[in-house]
Amino acid sequence: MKIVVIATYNERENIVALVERILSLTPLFHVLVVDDDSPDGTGKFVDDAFSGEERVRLISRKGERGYASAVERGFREAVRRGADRVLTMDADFSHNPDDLPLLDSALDEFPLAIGSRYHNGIRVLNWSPGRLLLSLAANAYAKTILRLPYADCTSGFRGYRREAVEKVIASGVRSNGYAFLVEVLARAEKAGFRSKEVPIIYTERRAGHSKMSRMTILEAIILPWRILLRPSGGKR
Ligand SMILES: Nc1nc2c(ncn2[C@@H]2O[C@H](COP(=O)(O)OP(=O)(O)OP(=O)(O)O)[C@@H](O)[C@H]2O)c(=O)[nH]1
Ligand SMILES: [Mg+2]
Repeated sequence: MKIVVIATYNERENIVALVERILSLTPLFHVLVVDDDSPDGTGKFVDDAFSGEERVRLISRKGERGYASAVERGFREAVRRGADRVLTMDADFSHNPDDLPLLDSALDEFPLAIGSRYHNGIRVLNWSPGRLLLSLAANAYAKTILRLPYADCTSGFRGYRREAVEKVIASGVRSNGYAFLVEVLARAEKAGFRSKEVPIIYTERRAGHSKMSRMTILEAIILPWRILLRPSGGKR
């Protein structure tokens, strides 16, 4: 079984169409939505649309928030249900569901697959130059400090073989947001799991609103460089 884990927060405009698309790709794909009791009723939309569908499950978390912990919960549940592969993606169509089979095939060769925006070029649509620069800087930072040999270490569009997921869970990942994605990759790499970068085109979210909290983490990643360039500080 292959489980696609999707963390959601206020994604009612996207989630049903996305899940339908995934189900249509191959009967082997199952979907696990981990929703944090979204105020916009994302969970109810999933329930209503897929109540009779064996291949779709919803975890509705109460009193808990966060992308990283939601994905980790998805990992645990997928392993518990006996998945031999786990794929992760965003709910907002930034990650094209039609690329899932490519990630899945890459897992035939490698224990991890990264849907990569920056491998052999830059493939990001409709991002402001500032946003792109932040993402590139975050990646350069992660690559340099952690010596990860991948162009895109902060992509949330990934595939994992079961053993890699088990390793990640056992390693006790702590960080949130983008840092979580980097940490997962670093820990897997340290355990000897190599990744295959699969080129994908990333598109700015189709509908719904940005949860800019992940921006905060990016800022934290950039901070050391800002200090380096302007040691005396400066205006915001
Ligand atoms: N369960 C859960 N999912 C979240 C949370 N924050 C974000 N997500 C989901 O994680 C995925 C990525 O979050 P996004 O808000 O798209 O983050 P982003 O792509 O960096 O930024 P934008 O697309 O510009 O908003 C989406 O599917 C979100 O719905 C959260 O607190 N809990
Ligand atoms: Mg997004």
